[in-house]
Amino acid sequence: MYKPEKIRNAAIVAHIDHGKTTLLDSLLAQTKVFRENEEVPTRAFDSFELERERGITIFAKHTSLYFEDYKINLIDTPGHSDFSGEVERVLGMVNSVILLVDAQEGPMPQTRYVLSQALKMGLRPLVVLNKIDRPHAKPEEALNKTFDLFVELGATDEQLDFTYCYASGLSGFATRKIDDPRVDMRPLFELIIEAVPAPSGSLDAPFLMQASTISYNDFLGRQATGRILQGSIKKGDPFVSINKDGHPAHHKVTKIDGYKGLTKIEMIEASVGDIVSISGAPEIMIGDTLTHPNHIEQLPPITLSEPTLSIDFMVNNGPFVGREGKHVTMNKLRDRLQKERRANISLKIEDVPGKEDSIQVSGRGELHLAVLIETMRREGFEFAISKPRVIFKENEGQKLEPFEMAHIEVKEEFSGGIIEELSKRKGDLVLLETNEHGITTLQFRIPTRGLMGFRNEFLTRTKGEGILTSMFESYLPFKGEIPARPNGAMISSATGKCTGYSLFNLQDRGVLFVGPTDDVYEGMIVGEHSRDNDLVVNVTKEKQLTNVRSSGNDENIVLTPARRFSLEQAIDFIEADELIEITPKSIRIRKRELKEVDRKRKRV
Ligand SMILES: Nc1nc2c(ncn2[C@@H]2O[C@H](COP(=O)(O)OP(=O)(O)OP(=O)(O)O)[C@@H](O)[C@H]2O)c(=O)[nH]1
Ligand SMILES: [Mg+2]
Repeated sequence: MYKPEKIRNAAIVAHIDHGKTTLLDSLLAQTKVFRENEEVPTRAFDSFELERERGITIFAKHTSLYFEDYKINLIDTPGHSDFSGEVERVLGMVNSVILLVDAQEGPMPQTRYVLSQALKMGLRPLVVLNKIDRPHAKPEEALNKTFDLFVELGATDEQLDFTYCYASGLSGFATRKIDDPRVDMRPLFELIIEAVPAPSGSLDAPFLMQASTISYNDFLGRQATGRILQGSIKKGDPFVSINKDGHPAHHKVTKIDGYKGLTKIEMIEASVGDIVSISGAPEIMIGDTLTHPNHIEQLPPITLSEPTLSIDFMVNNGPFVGREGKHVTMNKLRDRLQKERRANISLKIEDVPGKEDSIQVSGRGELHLAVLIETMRREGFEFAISKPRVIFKENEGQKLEPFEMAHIEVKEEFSGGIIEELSKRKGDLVLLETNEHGITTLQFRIPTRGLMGFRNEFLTRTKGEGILTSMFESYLPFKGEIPARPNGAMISSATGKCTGYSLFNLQDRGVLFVGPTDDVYEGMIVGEHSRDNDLVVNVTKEKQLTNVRSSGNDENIVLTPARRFSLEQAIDFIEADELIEITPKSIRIRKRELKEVDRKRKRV
């Protein structure tokens, strides 16, 4: 058991891709080098399949590292703004945060968000100017901008006096001064020990902990993860959980889990400063207090960030249902979503009154919802989803809607078009800056509705070279109607296999989503029309055989490759009268009503 003064708890926070997980790899590898000499896989903490595939962290995860005679508990957090709720909760478990700033990019929108959260909680962040190996890194400039950000966010004098170091998580070194020799991560370990306060609770006081995150296990029920604030607890000990209404319930500890490096280890006993998962209270919720039966004390509840977006999950009632999916019925879908509701408290999953055939799932953003959809696909589910809707609120009779801050970096030549487009979508330009490399940075405050459908447009306009990130800011008064997708859909009039011949004849009418030999059905959307109305097309037509074959006709056709949507791109594309069929193998778009065509759409 470690004495509190030998324990350090910190969370690694930053904007997306600033290198949190990679830095943790290096810390992990080097504590092991100090001990065992073992290989650590790249971004080892992104252990979920979807995290590895997408190269982003989705769930916060914690581990314990051992450096000299210290135990350092570190929490890796997701940088994508859809998962900022994870970061918020995790901050309750730590005594400080390690704020990573990409030395080339400088502070970004999510840097501001995580820093403001940490400052609000009274934590004293330490700053790591990361990726200093990058050729265009400007660590001093990034440091100054970070300092300015502290000032802007109202940091106290103590917080402003932050300690910092330079690092490259990828190359595995940290230095206190920019010109110090680049050897290993030791300077960062030392900085953590120096700058992160030891946990303050007493070992002799009664056990006390708050559930900061929840995990779910089919056998054990919910497990509460948090930092032990005072005292200690052993397997088999009685404890009391107190829910948000102040209601106490008695339990016994059935299991205590901690982490060592990447592996979960069962612990017999844990004490103040340890971050552990405790099983035994299967109905526990986030924010509930866990305490000694003789010492009933309720910690202030944790408020979860409210969802801003909903999607309806429905059975796939299209003609291809069941071709690729194993689980296709409403019952299966309902059971699966019920299970998700038990395990995943950040999503809101509810029946829609009067709508037997759909279940509404609400979350913080498209990616937040896409993670569930993608997970279910992999489990063999086949279903349909609606276009996301924002969740409106009302305040004193005024309709409010969610707004985001969008941060955009593009070549200067594209900025005019983007300003025009986002203004149409009711965005207000709050920042416009062009640097010496001709890259323009734009910031817009824009209704979440206005960003829907913009991501695909942005990709096309910038030829895939721009950066677009956005994060929820607040609820503000409703901005009125926003124009829908300007282009109509190309809808298949027949069921069958696409032919190169017919696709070739149709490709100048719009952008096709299907290629030769793809299966299509009547009513399926096979392309985006270049005009504003829907167009019914036959993509299955065979070339009429004639007796006299003109030379090499068929072989000469040149087809533009079909546009294939990723899940998020499809979600971004569709309008309210359309839906997406999700199967383990395919993403198909179609009209909600299979025969509905030729209607101009307006988004409300
Ligand atoms: N040049 C350089 N690249 C780095 C460094 N650290 C990370 N990267 C690269 O930056 C990208 C993002 O790294 P991650 O460690 O996944 O970033 P993250 O902050 O964990 O990202 P999220 O969890 O999605 O917010 C990867 O391609 C890394 O290889 C570094 O020190 N130098
Ligand atoms: Mg990460």
